[in-house]
Amino acid sequence: MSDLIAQLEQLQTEAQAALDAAQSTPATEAWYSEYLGRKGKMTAILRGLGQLPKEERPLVGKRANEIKEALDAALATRQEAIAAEEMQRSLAAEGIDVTMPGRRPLLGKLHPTNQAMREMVEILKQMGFQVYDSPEVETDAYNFELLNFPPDHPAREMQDTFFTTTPDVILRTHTSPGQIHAMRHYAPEPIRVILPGKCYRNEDVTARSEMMFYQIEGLAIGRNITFSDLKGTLLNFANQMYGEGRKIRFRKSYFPFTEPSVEVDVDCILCGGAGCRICKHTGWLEILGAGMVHPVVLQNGGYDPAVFSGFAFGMGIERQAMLKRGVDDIRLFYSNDVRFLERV
Ligand code: FA5
Repeated sequence: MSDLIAQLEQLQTEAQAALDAAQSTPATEAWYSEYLGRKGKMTAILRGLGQLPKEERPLVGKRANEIKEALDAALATRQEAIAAEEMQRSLAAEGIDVTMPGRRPLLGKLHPTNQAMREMVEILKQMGFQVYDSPEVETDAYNFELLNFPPDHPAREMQDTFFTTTPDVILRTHTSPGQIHAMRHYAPEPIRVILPGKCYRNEDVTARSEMMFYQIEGLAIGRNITFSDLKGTLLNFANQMYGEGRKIRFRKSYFPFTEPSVEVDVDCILCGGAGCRICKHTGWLEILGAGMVHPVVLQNGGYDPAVFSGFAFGMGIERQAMLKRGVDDIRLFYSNDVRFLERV
């Protein structure tokens, strides 16, 4: 017995010395096969176990296990040390200084248009409006005709259109064509929907006007909807969006798809109403167009105008984002200047 144990202990000493001398991960792997592997020296010694008297075997087995565990632990420690040395060597070779302070990751944020859009959608949702998606590429019928713009009517010139090479297919100039899509989807049920999205107009780009901008359309249709409901909705919206006590004013206007029609202004918070470049020195900033849905449009959407009435509004998102964030030029929104995007 003592012979086998002595052999094992000697193997341990030899193995430990060999391990200490191993300088690389492959060397430690070779060491494992040589000493602890299935065909290794430890296995070879333990083959002699069978020749021992039965009562001695457990003692030798126990000692063999202890030595194996000790060598396994030594291997793990050595491999860790080698990995650390290898890392150090490769860092030194690449010239990386691990003591240098890290770079702070740059956090992205929502684009100011998206921030304003989400805020507006949230306010309108709380008033019971639900979001309805409608396409950006439209037919002339949806963008104009079904909204009661007769062909060649001068009102079409209110919104300079981008045409496509496909006849009758255009980029929508406003979100109002979504009114027809929503009505045809839900008629004859009452509806309260909002339609946020991009619009395109072939316009001169100025501090107030872009060729591509966002609107949110609102549409409510039911049996007893009146102009007071429109006023209440918009006043509530303005108070939530711009703070209690905000002033709004209604100016009579014209849209073919609403009768009566209005444009709605909020007092200019950039100049406090004193007059500035943005409010064209009027003290007011136009935020939306609105009105009572025209009977022809109700009919085109599938509602009987003798039974149903409704109101609609269409608001510009960037103009409102400008108001809230004190931005005096709409061109900043899409010019990809990171300094602007980080600031607002
Ligand atoms: C319309 O587009 C109507 N469809 C609104 C409407 C809807 C009226 C429902 C009645 C019922 P208007 O052309 O005024 O209206 O545009 C509405 C808003 O979009 C404007 O008040 C403005 O805030 C924004 N807007 C219009 N043109 C531009 C532009 N070129 N750049 C940025 N914002 C714009």
